[in-house]
Amino acid sequence: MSVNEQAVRAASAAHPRHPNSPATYGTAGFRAHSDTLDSTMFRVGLLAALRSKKLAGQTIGVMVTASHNPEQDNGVKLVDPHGEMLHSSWEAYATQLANAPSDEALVATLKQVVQVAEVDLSQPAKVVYGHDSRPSCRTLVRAVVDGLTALDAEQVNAGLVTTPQLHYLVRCYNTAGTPQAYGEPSVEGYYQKLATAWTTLATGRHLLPALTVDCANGVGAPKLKEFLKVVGQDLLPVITVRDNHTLAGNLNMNCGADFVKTQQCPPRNVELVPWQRYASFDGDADRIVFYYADGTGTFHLLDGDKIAGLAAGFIMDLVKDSGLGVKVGVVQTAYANGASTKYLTEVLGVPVQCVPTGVKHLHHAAESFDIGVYFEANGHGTVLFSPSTLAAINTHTPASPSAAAALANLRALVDLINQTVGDAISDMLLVEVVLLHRQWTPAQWDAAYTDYPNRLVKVLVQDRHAFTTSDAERKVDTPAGLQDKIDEAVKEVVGGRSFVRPSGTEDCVRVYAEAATRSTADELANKVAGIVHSLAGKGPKPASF
Ligand code: G16
Repeated sequence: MSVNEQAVRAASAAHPRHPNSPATYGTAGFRAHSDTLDSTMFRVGLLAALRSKKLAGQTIGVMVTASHNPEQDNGVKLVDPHGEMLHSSWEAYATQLANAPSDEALVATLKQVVQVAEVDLSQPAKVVYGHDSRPSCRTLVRAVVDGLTALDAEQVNAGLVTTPQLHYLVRCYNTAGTPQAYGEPSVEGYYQKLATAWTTLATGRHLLPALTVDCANGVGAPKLKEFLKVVGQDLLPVITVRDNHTLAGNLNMNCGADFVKTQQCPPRNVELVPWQRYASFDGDADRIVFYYADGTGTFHLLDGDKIAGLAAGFIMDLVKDSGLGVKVGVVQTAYANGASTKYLTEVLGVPVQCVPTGVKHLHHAAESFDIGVYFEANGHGTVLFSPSTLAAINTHTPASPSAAAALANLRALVDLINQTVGDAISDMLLVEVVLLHRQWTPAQWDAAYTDYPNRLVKVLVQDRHAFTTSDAERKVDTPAGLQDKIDEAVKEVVGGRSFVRPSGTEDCVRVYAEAATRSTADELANKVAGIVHSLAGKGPKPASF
């Protein structure tokens, strides 16, 4: 069987390539200004169909979202059968298809992918697709559908969903009716699974004061509200703010996890009541960060590193109490605060692995542990339980009533945690469970260690692809000479650490710096940003902190 060239050519003619359409499938798929994405979406539809055929008709996911990016951007990523990110070996095909300059070239590239990837076109294809709350999604989803239709793929429209809900659905479809069945393949099934686990873990505990959640004015707002209806506010008191996902221009605007993390302040116009718990989702609800203000009104961030420490400590206690002989490990990126790595290794005594930015890298590394906790500092992460650990949790005979209780909690935790990808709703529940069980205030959680002061800066450059890195992004290889200059700047600062890497989701280079004091961390960030800008910058120099 061969590609229906005529159908593809005709469908492609309705989706001409924009000259500025994104060139590479990056950290989280394709991302760019929504006006440039129509052809990319169509071609991703084609690729999703091929990917499903390659995997004998297993369901593949397509999520239309640009997550934390500004509202005018959009993007798309593919989800593989177990709910994980598209296998990296297929990213090049995505890039090749997106870059084909004409309908004719697209047909030729498609045939080439079929041949090189050894896709059997006679296999069926099934794809589930969903989108976030961006106004541009409606037309872009139509382009995806045209791509799927051109290759006769069976389609399931998940509609408006959070990114992690789409990942969940993919895994559910592919495991239905098997011993690994992950859950009911519907958003209601997702709510039910989390609500049941939460109820098991929370019932009988002394409830904490309500958590206030900033939904970034994104899809997390309606989805969190739907979930709260299922679980019941009496067992999970939550107040939502920044929860208007329908008003144009609002998404991620001065709010949301990325804003809070990078600006190190609360969402604009949200007054923090001292000592109360707050959390922020990002635009597609796959990241979460927590924070609070102390008695003097000083803002304290509890980011992905803090979540990793909290989750790892709690899970280690349950493992110990239940008598299970399994090991916990943590995966971080170069953005992890040095103090968190020190806490994990020296206080908790867990092995820590550092990998490049991008969920796919963290997820993959976490799979090598019995229980792998992975979190990026920006709040993206989850916990993975290996198949043998899951078997042990299900079959272990506890030696005492307290061991049985710990085991029951671990079992519920397995269901509470979305193991396909980082999930703001599920991670919110994970943190709340730990705080509930420990009866901790946010300040008690925060007391585990004090972050080294740090700063993240974006630098606009002529060509971010000219920046290449190694050593899990801790060293920059090109432009030549840049690393030496960074090393010199770092040497002048007590406790200094800094690195530079190209963003995979925005057209910029990111500069991270940390040091012993706030002023020296800012000084180092400004200095390194200045070095990058003078070497390869575009437009005005980034404003100094
Ligand atoms: C995506 C990725 C994350 C990454 C973030 C920023 O998050 O899934 O792994 O940390 O982009 O990436 P970069 O620094 O390369 O721009 P999200 O929440 O935007 O999908």
